[in-house]
Amino acid sequence: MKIIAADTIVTGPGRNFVTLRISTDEGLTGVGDATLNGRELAVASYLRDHIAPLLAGRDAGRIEDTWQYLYRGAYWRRGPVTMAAVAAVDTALWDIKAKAAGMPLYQLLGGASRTGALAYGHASGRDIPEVLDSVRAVREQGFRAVRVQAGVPGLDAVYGVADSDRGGARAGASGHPRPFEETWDTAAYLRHIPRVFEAVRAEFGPELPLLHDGHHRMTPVQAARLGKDLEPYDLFWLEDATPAEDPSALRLVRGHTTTPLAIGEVFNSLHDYGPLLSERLIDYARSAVTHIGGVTAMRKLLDLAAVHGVKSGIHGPADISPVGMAAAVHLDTAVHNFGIQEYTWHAERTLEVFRPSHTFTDGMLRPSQLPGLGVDFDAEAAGRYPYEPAYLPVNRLLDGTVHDW
Ligand code: GCO
Ligand code: MG
Repeated sequence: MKIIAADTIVTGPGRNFVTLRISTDEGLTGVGDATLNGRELAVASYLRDHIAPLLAGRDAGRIEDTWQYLYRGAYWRRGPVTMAAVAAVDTALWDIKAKAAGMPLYQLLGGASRTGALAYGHASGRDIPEVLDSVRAVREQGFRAVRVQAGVPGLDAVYGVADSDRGGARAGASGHPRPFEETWDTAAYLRHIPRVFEAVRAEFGPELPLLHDGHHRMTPVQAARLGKDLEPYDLFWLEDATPAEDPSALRLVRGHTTTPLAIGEVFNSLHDYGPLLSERLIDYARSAVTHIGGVTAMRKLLDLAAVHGVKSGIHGPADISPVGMAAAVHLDTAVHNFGIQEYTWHAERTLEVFRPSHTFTDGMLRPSQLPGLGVDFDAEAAGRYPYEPAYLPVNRLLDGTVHDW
């Protein structure tokens, strides 16, 4: 089966998504997600200008060879733009192979290891009463595990806190052509967050799995302190405690706290994990299928993680399209070392363009049973929602210094 076309489609149904659709001479098509929040057009150009011309005429069945050809062949390896593009090709080829086999993708990956994948939802609030209401609402949506983010006294808006989100300006929603600038004070955050978790545990009891995202804002010493202060509240994980460029920073954090650690959403290569797996410095690998290099790369990452007792926690925010999400659910189902899956609702408009068939019931995600990934991509609907420039936010300390966010 030969590839005859590779089309890159950029669409903005509420937020921007980049999708690659590969067509074959046997009439089968496959889709892959290449969305890189705030830098979408760079990936679209990489796909259109540099990758699509290489795909025409290739054997659609040679997934590993194509991955290596695009990764090693380019000489310039890794990087978020390159790897999102490679991921989309890889995912689309897995979609085609599974369709050709007449199987849902998880079957090709070894079949189901479980009956459903535990998903966590997002709760947030500007103050503690709002946080408690939000946790209640997320549980009512069916979630059995909840990420909790909270506003910090003295800071007017905090990333990941929905009600201070100013219409999505800070989460990359369309129609915000300049990055929103927020302010940050780690000392105030460190004082406040343990109080938030104390209140959540007091209200919801000891059993509900609770997660928290530090969004790379702490130094190792600050993260170690937060991890220790949160130990009484038994978190499922503390995510992105320190900036991700230096994985060895987590040695210090790990040495001081038993709060489980997760990192990886901004990684674009297995090599970014450095010592994290071999030294067991984390408990969960957080990469996205879309950013780590596709199904092939994610499978390798999770198999290596399994060797070191590290579990999966695949990134699944709203800026991963339903195509990237579907790929995640197939992997969650198949791998032995599944931990948890992040799951965010997509907007109605997004679901007009991408119609996934994985399901969410009783707090669990279950994969599509259709051949392939199980996502119906409607190119005509995509055409109704043009790309609109949008950026992720920028964070500054109270004195104006640019900070991690
Ligand atoms: C998460 C994330 C996201 C990212 C977003 C950036 O854990 O879900 O931190 O909210 O900020 O994916 O594009
Ligand atoms: Mg995160």
